[in-house]
Amino acid sequence: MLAQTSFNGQPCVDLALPAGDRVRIALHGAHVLSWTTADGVERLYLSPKAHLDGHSPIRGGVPICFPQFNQRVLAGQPLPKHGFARTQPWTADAQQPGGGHEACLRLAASAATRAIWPHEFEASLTASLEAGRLRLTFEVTNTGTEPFAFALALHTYLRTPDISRTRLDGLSGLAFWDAVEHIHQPALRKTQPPGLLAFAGETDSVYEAVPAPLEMSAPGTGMRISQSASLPDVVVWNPGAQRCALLDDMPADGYAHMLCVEAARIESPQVLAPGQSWSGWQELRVLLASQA
Ligand code: TA6
Repeated sequence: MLAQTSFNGQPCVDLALPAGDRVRIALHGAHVLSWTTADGVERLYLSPKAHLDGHSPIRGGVPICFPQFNQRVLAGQPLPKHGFARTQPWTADAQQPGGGHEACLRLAASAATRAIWPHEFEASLTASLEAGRLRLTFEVTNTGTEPFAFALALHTYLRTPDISRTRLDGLSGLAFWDAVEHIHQPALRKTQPPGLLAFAGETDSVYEAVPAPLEMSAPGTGMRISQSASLPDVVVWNPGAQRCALLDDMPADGYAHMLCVEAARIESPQVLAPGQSWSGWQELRVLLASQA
C-alpha cells in the first residue's frame, strides 16, 4: 500500500507490505529515509541531526549522487558535490506500478538543473519492497539532442549497532582508491588484503569492478548487498570519530551506528546517447541474525 505522508515537514511517500515491511521516501532528492522490516527493525541510518529543510542534502538513508560522484567534476561542468539529484524536488507517480510493492519517483531537467548541467534528461527511482528485501533502481533517459556522461552512486547508509564490531565481506583482493590517504591522487590504487574488512577510524574507499554480492555483519544483524553489472564500483565510507565531529548534521557518536556501502559507477562514467536509457540498481537483503 502506498500513502502520501510527511516526515519532519518533508513530503514523503510510504510504501508498506501487509506483513509490515515499510519504506519511506522523501520527495526531496527521492531520498529513502527509512526501511523497516516486519520485525520492526530499522535497517538504515538516518542522522537525528539531518537537515530536513527541503534544500540541504539529507544525512543518512539513501542519497542519490547524480550526475557526478563527490567533486570529480565532469568536463567543464560546475556541478555541486555529489551532483544535484539529492537536492531537487522529485514527484511521485499518482498511479504506481508493481501491484502494491513498488513506489516510483521522477525528476526531469528543469531551469535549475540546466543552470548547472546543460542537458535534457528524465530520471526515476523505483523502490521495490519484498519481505526482508529492498531494491532501489535508478533509471535515466537522455531526452536531448547531445550525448552526456554521468556518474552515479546510491549512497546507502546501513545501520549497525556498533561499527567497531561490524565487518564487510567480499572485497578481498580488489583494487581500490583510498581517499583518506590519497585524496589528491585518485589514480593511485591499493589492494584489499584477504579477510573481512573491519573499521577503526575514517574509511573512504572506492573499489573497482566488484564481482559478487557483499555481506555486512554485526552483532545480531546481517545484510547481503548486491548491485547490477551496470554499477561496477562500490564505495565504503565511515567518517570515524574525528571527521564525524566536524559534520554539523551528525551527532558525536553517529559514526558508530552507520556504514555506507554504495553501489556506484564512478571510474568509467556512463555515456548516454540521445534517446538512450540506462538503469542501475542496488539490492539489500536481510540475513537472519544466526547467519550474520
Ligand atoms: O561516498 C563517500 C563520500 O564521497 C565521502 O568522501 C564523504 O564526503 C561522503 O561521501 C559524504 O558526503 P556528503 O557531501 O554527504 O557530506
